[in-house]
Amino acid sequence: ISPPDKSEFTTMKYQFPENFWWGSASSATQSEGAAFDGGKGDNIWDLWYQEQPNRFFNNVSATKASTFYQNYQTDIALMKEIGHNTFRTSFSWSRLIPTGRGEVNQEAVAFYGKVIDELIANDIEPFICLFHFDMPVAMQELGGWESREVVEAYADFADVCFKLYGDRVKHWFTFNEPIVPVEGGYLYDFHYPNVVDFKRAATVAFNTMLAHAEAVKRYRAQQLDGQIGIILNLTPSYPRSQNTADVKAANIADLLFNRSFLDPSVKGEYPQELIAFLQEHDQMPACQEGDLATIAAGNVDLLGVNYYQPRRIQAKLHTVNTDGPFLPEWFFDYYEMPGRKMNPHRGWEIYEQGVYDILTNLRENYGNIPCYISENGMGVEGEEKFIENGQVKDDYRIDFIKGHLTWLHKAVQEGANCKGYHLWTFIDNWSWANAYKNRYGFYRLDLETQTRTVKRSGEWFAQASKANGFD
Ligand code: BGP
Repeated sequence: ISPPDKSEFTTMKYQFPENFWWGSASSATQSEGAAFDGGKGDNIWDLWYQEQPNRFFNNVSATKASTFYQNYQTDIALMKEIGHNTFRTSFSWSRLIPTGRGEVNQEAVAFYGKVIDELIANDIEPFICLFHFDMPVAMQELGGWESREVVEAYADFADVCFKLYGDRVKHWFTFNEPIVPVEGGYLYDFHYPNVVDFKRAATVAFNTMLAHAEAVKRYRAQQLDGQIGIILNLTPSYPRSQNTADVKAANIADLLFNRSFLDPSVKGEYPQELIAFLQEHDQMPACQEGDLATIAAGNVDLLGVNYYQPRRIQAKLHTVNTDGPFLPEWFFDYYEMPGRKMNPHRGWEIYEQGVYDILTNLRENYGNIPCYISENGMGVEGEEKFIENGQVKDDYRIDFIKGHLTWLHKAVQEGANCKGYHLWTFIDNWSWANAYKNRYGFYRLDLETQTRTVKRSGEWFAQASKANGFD
C-alpha cells in the first residue's frame, strides 16, 4: 500500500478525535457466499431468486457474493492493510439458526467465532448487526415481521448471539436500516414479499421496533460489558421553499422515513404528529398493552447513521389519484434541486453537508446520542473504465469521502458526539436486486478469479486512518 500523496497528510487541517473509528461495513448475505453451504437455511433472498431470478441485475444471486465465508482471513488481513480499526458485518440468522428458531447450527457458531477472533487478533474491533434484510424463509412463512411469533424468535436469536459472543463483541446493532424492508417489501416492491399495502407496512415497522426493543432487553439482562444500538438510514428532508405547504410536505416525509425509527429508538417514544397522521388516515398498526413500555425501554446506547443522499421535497403539484394504493407520495412530491451535485455513475445526489445536518440534529434534538457514520459510499456503474495499470483510480471516491468527512469534522468541532466513519464497503459486494451493478469497495473484486485489488481510495484511506485525519 503506497500513499497517494504524502502532502495531503502534513498540516492535518482535519484532525479527528482520538480513537476515531476508521473502517467499513458489509453484511452477511452480501459478502459471505456459501448461501447453501455450511448448514445455512434459506433466507428470503435465496427464495426470491428461485422464484424470480430476472428481478436481480444480470440474474446474479447471493451465491456469487465475495466469498467471505471461505476467505475471511484474507479479507481481514486486507482490512488491516488499509487502516481499519473497526469493521461492521452482520450475522446471518438463517446460517446460525437455519429455521429461524430451535436448533443452532454449530458450523455457523464456529465460523462467526473465528471471524470475531481474527478481527480482534488484527486489532479490528468487530461491530455486529443482527439483521440486515435477510429473513429466514421459515420465519417469512410465519408472516415475517407481521407476526409476533417472529418478533419472539428474533429476540431468542439475539439472545443466542449475545451468549455466544458477548464476551468479545462490544458493539451490537439490532437492525440495519429497518425502514428498508418496510419500504422494499411492503410499499414499493423492491424486496420480497413484494406487497404494496401501507397498513401492513406500518405493522412491519412497528413490530420491527418491538423486536429491536426485545433484543435490547435481552442484551441488558445479560449485563455484558458493551453497547447496543441500531443502524438507521437517515435521509434529511429538505423542503423546496419555506412555504407552509412545502415545509409540511417535507415534515411528513421526515416523520415517515426518519422519525418513525429514530424517535422510538433514541427517545423511547413515537412522535405525536406521526401517530396523529396514521390515525387520521386509518393506518395505525395493532398495538397491544405493554408494547409502548417495551419500546420505551429499548432506547439505544449508540446510533449508527447510514447516509447516502437527502430527500428534496415539495408540496404536491397535482391532485392525488386516490384510486391506487395509499402511499406516502400522496402527501409530497420529489423534485430535482437545480444545480444539485450528482454522482454521474449512479443516479444519486451527492450532498456532503447532509452529514453535518444529521449530526447537528442529533446533537440538538436527540440528546447528543453517541453515534457514528455506519455507511456512506459512492456506487459506480462500469467502474472498470477507471482501471489504469491494473488499479481502479477512483479519485472521485476519495473526493466523496473527504467531502463527507470534512462536514463530519465540522459537526464534531461544534460538539457532535460522532465517533467514527465506515465506508460502504470494504470490497465490491453483491447488493440485493442490484447485484454487482454498482461498485462501492476499497478493493475491486474480480468476479471470475475472486482476486482483490486495492483501489486508490483504499490507499488514501490507509493514510488518513494512520494520520487520524487529512489536510
Ligand atoms: C444500503 C444497504 C446496503 C447496501 C447499500 C448500497 O441501503 O444497507 O446493504 O446495499 O445501501 O445499495 P445499492 O447496492 O443498492 O446501491
